[in-house]
Amino acid sequence: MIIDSAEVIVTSPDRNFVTLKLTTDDGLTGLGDATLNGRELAVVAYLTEHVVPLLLGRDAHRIEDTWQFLYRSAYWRRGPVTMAAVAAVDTALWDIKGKAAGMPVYQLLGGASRTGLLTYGHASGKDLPELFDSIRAHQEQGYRAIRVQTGVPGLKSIYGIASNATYEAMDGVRYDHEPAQRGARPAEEDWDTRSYLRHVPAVFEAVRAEFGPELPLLHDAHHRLTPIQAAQLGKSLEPYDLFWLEDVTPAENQEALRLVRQHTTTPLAIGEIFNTVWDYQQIIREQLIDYVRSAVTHTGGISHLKKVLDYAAQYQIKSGMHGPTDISPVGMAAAMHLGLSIHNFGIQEYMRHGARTDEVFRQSFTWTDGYLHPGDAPGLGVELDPDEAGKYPYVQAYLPFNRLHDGTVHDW
Ligand code: KDG
Ligand code: MG
Repeated sequence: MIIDSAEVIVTSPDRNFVTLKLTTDDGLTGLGDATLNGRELAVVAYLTEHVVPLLLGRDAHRIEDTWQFLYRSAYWRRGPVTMAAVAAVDTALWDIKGKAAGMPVYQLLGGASRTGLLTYGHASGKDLPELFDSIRAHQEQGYRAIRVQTGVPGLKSIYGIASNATYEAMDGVRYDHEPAQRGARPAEEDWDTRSYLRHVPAVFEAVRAEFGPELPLLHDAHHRLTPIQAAQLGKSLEPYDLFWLEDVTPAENQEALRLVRQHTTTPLAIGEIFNTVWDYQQIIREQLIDYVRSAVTHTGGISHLKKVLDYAAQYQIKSGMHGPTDISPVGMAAAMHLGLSIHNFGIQEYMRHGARTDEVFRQSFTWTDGYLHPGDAPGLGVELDPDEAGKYPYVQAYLPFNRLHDGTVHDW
């Protein structure tokens, strides 16, 4: 089972996706997601120029050896571009191994530890009535856990709120928040931490009063707070019993979480921009978090994220894999197989893709009563339709950035 060809496919049905397709000499194909939101072409170049030539002629069965070879032989390790490329190769090789074995990937990872994966969706609104409508709409779709993001008085545009512009781009179909906007420059958003910290607890109080104590609620602070501000937020949200509070501080400084942890019992989730176990080393060992937010796509693939999650399991830390729309259906399928098999699964983020994306990527997963299952097709259970993919060439798009009132650039 020798890798005979490797193709990097860029398609932009509802947004940009980068997919690696490996084909073996006996005709098996495997897909890996290599999408890095707003920096897609950097991964395309890394794969095309530096990885694909090294893959041709390798034994497709040797997943771990290929991972170690790509990671160590580059000398320049880690980082989102490298690890997205390594992830795509790793995921595609698991897909091929599953097809060769005639089994879904979760069976190769040890078999199912549960019957389905609890998911959460993204409710948002610029004010309370809009937010309540959005929460109800998500419940009607079947979601049993809901992330809550709202507008903040005085701030024009803010992370996490589905915008009308996005609805229009999606032909009027409701599409959850998609932060990357097509165009030649990133959009500028504004930010004020004090207004945010004052407003958010009141929103959760109102949501609990309307929807009761049972509904699991999540919130994403998106890396914007200092440790002491994060501690304040965690403390002020304690009465509303959050499932988790996500990315409270910029993720680079693992020690910051110590201070936050000392002050609040609100469960913490972090890691969507981490890419190796080294980014988690201290916060897992010191039990500073409760959920690992990494995606298979950005953390070196199924092989490496499984190692991170096995390490986390020793400390009763669970998975909460990243699953926004910039994780392609291939990356989502990889998350589902991993999540189904590990013991310490927590919850899976799941924003549904648009209809065009679902035409490009034919999928065999199910989503029933708020629970995902990857299905039992051999491999990952996703196939890419080249004709559909070819209809949608790459469109430049950027994630937004933040400025404070005085013009200072702030974390987005
Ligand atoms: O590409 C950036 C998005 O994936 C990110 O902003 C989404 O924070 C996010 C989340 O929790 O889904
Ligand atoms: Mg997040």
